[in-house]
Amino acid sequence: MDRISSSREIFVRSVLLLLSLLFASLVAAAPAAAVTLGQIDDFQDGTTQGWRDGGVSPNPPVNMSDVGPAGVGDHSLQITSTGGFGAGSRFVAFNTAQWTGDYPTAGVDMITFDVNNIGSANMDLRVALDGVGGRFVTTASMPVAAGSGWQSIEIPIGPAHLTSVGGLDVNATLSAVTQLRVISAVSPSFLGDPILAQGLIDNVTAAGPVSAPVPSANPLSIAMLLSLLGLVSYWKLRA
Ligand SMILES: [Ca+2]
Repeated sequence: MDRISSSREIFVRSVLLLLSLLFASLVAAAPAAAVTLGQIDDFQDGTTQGWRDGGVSPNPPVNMSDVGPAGVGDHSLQITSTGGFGAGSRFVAFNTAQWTGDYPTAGVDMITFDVNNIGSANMDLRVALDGVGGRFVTTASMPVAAGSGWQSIEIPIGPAHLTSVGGLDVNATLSAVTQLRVISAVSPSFLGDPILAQGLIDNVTAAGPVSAPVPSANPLSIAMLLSLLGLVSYWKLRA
């Protein structure tokens, strides 16, 4: 093989490697399940829609029929905590599926839902998020008294509304959320308090501005494409 053929082969291999890296970065930037503005968990399919609690809980979240805010025919999610210690003791439900992703890009900066405190303990509801920048929780709690009946609540989750509970970079977490939780906690916490409580939630909604911003292109990918085009042009001029 002469010198020109050899360097041409090295060039082709380099281009193929760059293209595969570019493809991998594009795939990584578009997760299969990602939060979208306006998405609603209404539990009408009879499932928990991916909401669960940790470990081998004796009282995981369950789908309850005919007890939603609209009454008969309206399903909702029942969250139960037993207090004390161990699995099922804390008031928490979390989701690692449709509530993951890039919240600012999706235009989501608030979680709204309907809630009914059907237990005997007052609840202090918060939304917590885990992600690339670590764990954060809403600074202000939303009090929902025992026997509240159905009420609609709005919980802002922008950077100004979040407190670190071990997290280092709130913007990094909001841009790459891996878990969303609804908890009851008197003070900011990621786990939720161990309390004897029971609540129903429904119509969990990804809310925010009236219209989502147009997603911007990945500047790194564009730079890589331009570099590739430049390399190809340079090679053609030399060949
Ligand atoms: Ca429902």
